[in-house]
Amino acid sequence: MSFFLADKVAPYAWFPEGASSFAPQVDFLFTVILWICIVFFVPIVIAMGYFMWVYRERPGYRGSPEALHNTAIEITWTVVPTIVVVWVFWEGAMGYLDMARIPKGTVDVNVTAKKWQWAFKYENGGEHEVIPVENSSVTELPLLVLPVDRDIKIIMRSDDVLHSFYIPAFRAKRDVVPGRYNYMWFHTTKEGLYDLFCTEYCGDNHSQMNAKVKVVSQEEYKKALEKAIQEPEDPLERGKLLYKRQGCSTCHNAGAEGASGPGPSYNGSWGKPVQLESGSEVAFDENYIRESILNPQAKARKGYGKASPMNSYAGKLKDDQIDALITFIKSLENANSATKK
Ligand code: HEC
Ligand SMILES: [Cu+2]
Repeated sequence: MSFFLADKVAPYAWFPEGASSFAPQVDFLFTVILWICIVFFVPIVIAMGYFMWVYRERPGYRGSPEALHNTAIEITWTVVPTIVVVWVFWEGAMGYLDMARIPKGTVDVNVTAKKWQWAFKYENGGEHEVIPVENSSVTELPLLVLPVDRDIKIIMRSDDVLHSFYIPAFRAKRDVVPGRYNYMWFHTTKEGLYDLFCTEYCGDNHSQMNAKVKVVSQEEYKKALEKAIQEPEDPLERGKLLYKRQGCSTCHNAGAEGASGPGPSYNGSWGKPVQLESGSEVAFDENYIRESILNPQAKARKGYGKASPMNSYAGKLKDDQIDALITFIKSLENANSATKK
């Protein structure tokens, strides 16, 4: 679509290169509206400056007292903008309906948003991987893998507050609302790695609530699905993976340099007494970790208050997954070297 240079202007000026079937529509309308603005703004400002100069107040100068009237001009400047505005509305409304009407035969993905992590669950029940990222305040992000050239349906819910699911390259964005499912869809058109952002301010670490979307061939997608249902046999490796997958690492730091988010760092805590907000003390052991995962508010660590942002993982983690997490946290006992996360 090169009308009005839509494909030339939009990617460089405002948007990343489009990778869904919505992109050409959105870029086209955006560019048309932009050009309408330029075409009116520039001559109007030039004329304004010119008239200001030519008709400025000078000694002895008297302006014309008559109000001028020109029916032809007035009808033109009423009818033409009306047509343009109605057309813009029509294009926008049709585009909106297209985005709102979810086609049949989609590839479905469940998305859970919570402070401050995206979690993805595929149709086979498998969960997402994480990938390392550079130039970011976080070292790893959740990865959503999608097949190319398919209609994708995103089924979204939030565990806590309002979030918003936004993939700029797909020109697709929708709020994730607590207490209900929200849906959106798009058709992937191009393989590649794209950004996913939360675009609803959702608290302290909102700016870190990002993810990556990887669009791959059908075969690679099948492989990714198979990998997604597997968790490593080894409890330590499994705990490590769950720790990232479940978003623990967005609030807790397993490394030596203290907590990165609002939660305490576990490094070297194992077996030591923990001071609680209530004034009492408890040993940092299996039971304490288990209770902290299932009922975080029951025994809040001193300094972390009653209003802990940690949600209960009851019903979300199976017992053997909790065991694996305990194994992982226990392994940090002697993690004094500066290994991050
Ligand atoms: C939204 C941020 C957040 C997330 C996500 C989170 N936690 Fe927490 N966690 C906290 C905060 C804050 C505390 C301290 C207050 C409290 O005990 O409730 C805490 C406390 C804990 C404690 C008690 C530790 C101590 O030093 O007293 C454990 C164990 C724990 N979390 C494990 C986990 C695990 C495992 C996960 C992932 C399955 C997880 N947390 C996810 C914020 C978070
Ligand atoms: Cu958010």
